[in-house]
Formats: sequence, structure tokens, C-alpha cells
Amino acid sequence: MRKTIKGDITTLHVDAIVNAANNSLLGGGGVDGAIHRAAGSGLLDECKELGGCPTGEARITKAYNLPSKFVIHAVGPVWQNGNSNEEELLRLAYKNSLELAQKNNCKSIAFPNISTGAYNFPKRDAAEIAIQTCQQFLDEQNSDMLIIFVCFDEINYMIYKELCPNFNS
Ligand code: AR6
Repeated sequence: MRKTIKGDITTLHVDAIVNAANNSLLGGGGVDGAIHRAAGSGLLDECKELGGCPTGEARITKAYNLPSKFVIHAVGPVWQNGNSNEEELLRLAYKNSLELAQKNNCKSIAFPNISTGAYNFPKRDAAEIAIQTCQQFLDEQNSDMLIIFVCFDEINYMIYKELCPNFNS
């Protein structure tokens, strides 16, 4: 099942929230900064042990002071010109996050709109990739995982509502 909400991902009581991280996994601005602030310094300490993460991949940690059980740190691509494999790398960031969630028995996962802030990926294209990749995962795995798309900015929220008006099933 999938659903779209508008809000702050750090407040959600789900099994896993996904972070739009960078290759260092050592924090940054945007949703990454919000997650590290809300989780507390234990999260950064655990991230330091991971030794970074290539673009398109994901890593899982505990969630410390956050209400979720896990944080999945996914690294989306920086948008360059559209000819640098950005679409495939964004698809992989979603797919690898879902696979990690499944391996850790997560029944619910919340995604921010990866790469659509500082990394400048066109929002509508990113939403289409996110929705398609998640639906394909649910279908292929015959999974009943709850996938929540958390939109923080109004533009992304309008795009998701338009692409999936009946998004609660
Ligand atoms: N909850 C949910 N979504 C949020 C929140 C929040 N609290 N805060 C921002 N967003 P960005 P990127 C949305 O820039 O483009 C960081 O510095 C925001 O509106 O966080 O993948 C990292 O360290 C946008 O739609 O991530 C990397 O260096 C979405 O989150 C770099 O930014 C993603 O915006 C990653 O860039």
C-alpha cells in the first residue's frame, strides 16, 4: 500500500524512515540535517563507522531519538544534465532502500523526495521514478509493506497528488 502525506519525516512512527544522504553519510542540510538533529549524536557516531556510501546505494542504522526503528540512508544522484545516469541512480536509491527495509522485516517505510532539493533533480520526473519503482517492488515481491511518500514542500505534494489521486491503495 502507498500513501502520500505532507509533513516532516522525522515525526513519523514507522519502521524505517529514509534519509536523502550524501556519499559521506556524515550529515548535511535539508532532510539529512533534520534527521541528524532529531536523532541525536548517536546517529552520526554509527554513520562514521559505515565508511560512506556510493550513489544509488543505501545503508541502514538505528534511529536513536527518532520515533522510527531504523534510518535508511540512501544516496540519490546530483542532477547534472540528465545524461549522467541520474534516472537509473535515483531508481536504484529507492530500490535498494526497499530491499534493505524488507531484509530488516520493516512493515512500513517513509521516503522523502530524494534528490529534489539540493541535488536539483526535476521534481516531476523524480516523483514518477519513485512511484514506479515502489509499485514495481510491491508487485514483484507481492509485498504488503506500507510505503509513505513524505512531501515537505508544496510543489512536490501537488505533483504526487496529481500523479496518484487515489493514493491510499
Ligand atoms: N522531512 C521531509 N522532507 C524534507 C524535510 C523533512 N524534515 N526537510 C527537507 N525535506 P534535500 P537532496 C525535503 O536537499 O536533494 C543534504 O545536504 C525537501 O523539500 O534534503 O537529495 C545531504 O547531505 C526536498 O523535497 O536532499 C546531501 O548533501 C527533499 O527533502 C544533499 O542535501 C530532498 O531535499 C542531498 O540532496
